Amino acid sequence: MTFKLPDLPYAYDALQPYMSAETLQFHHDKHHLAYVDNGNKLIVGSGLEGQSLTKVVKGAWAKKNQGLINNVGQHYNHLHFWSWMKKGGGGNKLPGKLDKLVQGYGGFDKMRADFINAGTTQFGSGWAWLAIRDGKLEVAKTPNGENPLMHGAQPILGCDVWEHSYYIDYRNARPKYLEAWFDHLVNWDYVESMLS
Ligand code: MN3
Repeated sequence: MTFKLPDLPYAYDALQPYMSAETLQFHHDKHHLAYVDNGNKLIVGSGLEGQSLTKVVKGAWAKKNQGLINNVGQHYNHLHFWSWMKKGGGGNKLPGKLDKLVQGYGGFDKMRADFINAGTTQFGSGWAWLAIRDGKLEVAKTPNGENPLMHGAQPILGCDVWEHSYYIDYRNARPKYLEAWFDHLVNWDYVESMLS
């Protein structure tokens, strides 16, 4: 099997009250598993077998293989999404390298506001992102399973704004979910680790 569902790096109830155990059970055990299973089926005969996940993601985009774009894109996104969160995360104290990039962008408050706005204004399912393009931080949004790798940038933080990520806990209040997620769950050390 090419792709495997990773274990969550914490207990199902670790992110409460900002993300419930029920949300994580459905999101990880059912949604992410489906992307893994479909990705394993769709990679066969795609010409991308045996490559790193990053190369498969970029290759799927280059080949316009929509099934792989959706499912392997989502596998990549979710693999990192679990680690982009932690119990006791959030706050505005960033590790050094990341802090420099955020200052260059215009500061923490602007970055936070732009990120939450990107997630709020993504029409339908998708993701809000912090990414590095040509050495500079940018805020982006993508539909469905797409991510910045497919658009020439390196993702360092992504928030899932598909309804399955927040509807159990926040119903239709996507901006409330984005604010709680950003202020209380983001694992800034993991974000910094993606700069290398
Ligand atoms: Mn999801």
